[in-house]
Amino acid sequence: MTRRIGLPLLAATLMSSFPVAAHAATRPAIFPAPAELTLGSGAMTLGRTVTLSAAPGTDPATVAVVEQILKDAGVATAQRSGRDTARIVIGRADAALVRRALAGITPDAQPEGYTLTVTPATNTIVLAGHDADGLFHAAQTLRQLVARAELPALTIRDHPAMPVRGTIEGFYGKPWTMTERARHLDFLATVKANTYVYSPKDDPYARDRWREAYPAATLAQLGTLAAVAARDHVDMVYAISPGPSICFSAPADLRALEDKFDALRAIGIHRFYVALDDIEYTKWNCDADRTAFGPSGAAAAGKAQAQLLNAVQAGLTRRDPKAPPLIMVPTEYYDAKETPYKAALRQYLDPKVVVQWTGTDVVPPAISIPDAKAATKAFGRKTLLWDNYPVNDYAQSAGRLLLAPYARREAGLSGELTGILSNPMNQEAPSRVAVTGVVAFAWNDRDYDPDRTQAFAARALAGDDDAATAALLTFFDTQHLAPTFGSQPWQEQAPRLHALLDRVRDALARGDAAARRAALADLTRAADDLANAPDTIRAGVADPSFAEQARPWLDATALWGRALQQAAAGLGAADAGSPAATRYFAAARALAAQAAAINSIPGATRIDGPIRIADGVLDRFVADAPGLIAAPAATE
Ligand code: LTM
Repeated sequence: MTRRIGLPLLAATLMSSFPVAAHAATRPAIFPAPAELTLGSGAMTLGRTVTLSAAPGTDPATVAVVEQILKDAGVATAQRSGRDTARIVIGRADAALVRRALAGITPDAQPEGYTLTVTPATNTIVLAGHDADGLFHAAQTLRQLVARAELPALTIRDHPAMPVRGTIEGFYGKPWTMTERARHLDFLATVKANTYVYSPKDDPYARDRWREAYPAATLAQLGTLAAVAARDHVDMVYAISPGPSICFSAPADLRALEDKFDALRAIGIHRFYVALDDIEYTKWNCDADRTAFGPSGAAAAGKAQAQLLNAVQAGLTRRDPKAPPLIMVPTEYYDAKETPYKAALRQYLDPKVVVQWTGTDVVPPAISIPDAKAATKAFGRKTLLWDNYPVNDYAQSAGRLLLAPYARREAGLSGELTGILSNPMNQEAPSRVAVTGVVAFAWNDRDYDPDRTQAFAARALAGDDDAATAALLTFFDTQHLAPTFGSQPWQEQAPRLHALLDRVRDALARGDAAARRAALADLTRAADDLANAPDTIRAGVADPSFAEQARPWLDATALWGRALQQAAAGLGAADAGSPAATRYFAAARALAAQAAAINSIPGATRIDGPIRIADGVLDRFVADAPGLIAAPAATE
């Protein structure tokens, strides 16, 4: 009689008959996902020293970036070295040295594209940029590859699906500091973003007092930031918000706008933006506009705005015929419905001007290709999405960090959008979690994985430390709720913890003693993880600003974790018939009350108030726990 082997047994048998190779050439995980990655056979190590050959004309700054990446990985570079030394060739794909090193491989030829090959047979790595930006992106991919002990044979041909990717610092409340912005630009470089728009609503010189020149010291700081952006291959865009007071037909106001842009151009900013969101557009700010455009109203506002923006665009072109086009966000930015305002804007606005919109709402629950097509129709051009995620400046987001993966944007949007800019939180470092997702989606929307990208962002914040990465993911789960402007969130709260707590409730409701014990053991482990996560994060994050900016959330998480530990101990005691349960539950209640009393750092977020941790999940469980197992009878 033949014995049938079940599938798991078969797999185990097969595995034990194949010794695991010490050096298997496995597919590396690169974020954003490359457009094309083909694994070859074999792998190579870099050793302690490599030969670095840069083609003539290669941007020296990018050569320096590659050297630094190698140095951080413990690898020194030399111009000339021994026969067994690995060789890295970098440069533009059309340089003779690079073409030879590519050995017949056709390089990626898209804007910002690059080709990266690892060839163990010749001990060679090639970084070939289609242009200077592409070569810089290739270096960022190398940064991720050299985190592995071995580099597998591979060919990557890569380029972005959307031309514009990055952030718009467009929130209300405390603007980022210049230091935070510089760090953000450095971060954007690592994820192949190319755009940062400076548009903090609370910079008075950009909105309420837009006609006034910046103080010299601020201008100098913006200039320093522009230099950081240039080094990071990020376009720094300056946005002005004249809407609250502008007189659209006044030549003096057009001049004031141009003077402002001229001052910023002089310190190294070359791309400009006029923001017309969140303004009253059914009343004129001056009588001259009534004379020029007729009675006030949405359609007249659309025409007046278009006329002003066309004049600004013409001025930009006059100053520099190669100047990138002006960007604008309209007053009706929050949907793609046909209206008199949009019809006027579409009719009069120079087709060159880039238009932003935020989706089907200010904070939309999802964005589909048909939504984007409707926007293309309404605004008369493909739009640049302003995605209000993870911004946390509105009432529904009070007390929250928004740390869920960027999700529910349809694959294929790259066919209908020119790009995506994320509006981040007041907290720069925590914003990187969602921004990593936005940029990865914009780079390759068809191969975007929200959860894996979030895990990559955690690992990046953790400086590749396993324990800190796991602790961050535990923490992110407690900040998963993503609100909308309505009452329904578009991402649920604490899905991981919620699922575990539901399993515990089920085991207590229906399980035998062993099942109950197992579920309570899982609960205790999860409570320990939660209680310990803040300390692990504080000790492990590579950039301490994450822990500083998330301080009240980390403090509250530690207390909630301890409350859950006590609730778990109470349930264990009650399950064993011990009267100690009551004491544990009382301790859980007291810790939960302490946790719920923690407030945001005054002034750090637009809306101050109590910090929320896995709300609706954790608080409910801690409150319900004493009622899940009947209390043991009191002993005399
Ligand atoms: O979304 C836009 C275009 N404008 C404002 C933002 O400045 C603000 O950060 C978000 C979120 O509150 N909502 C807006 O309406």
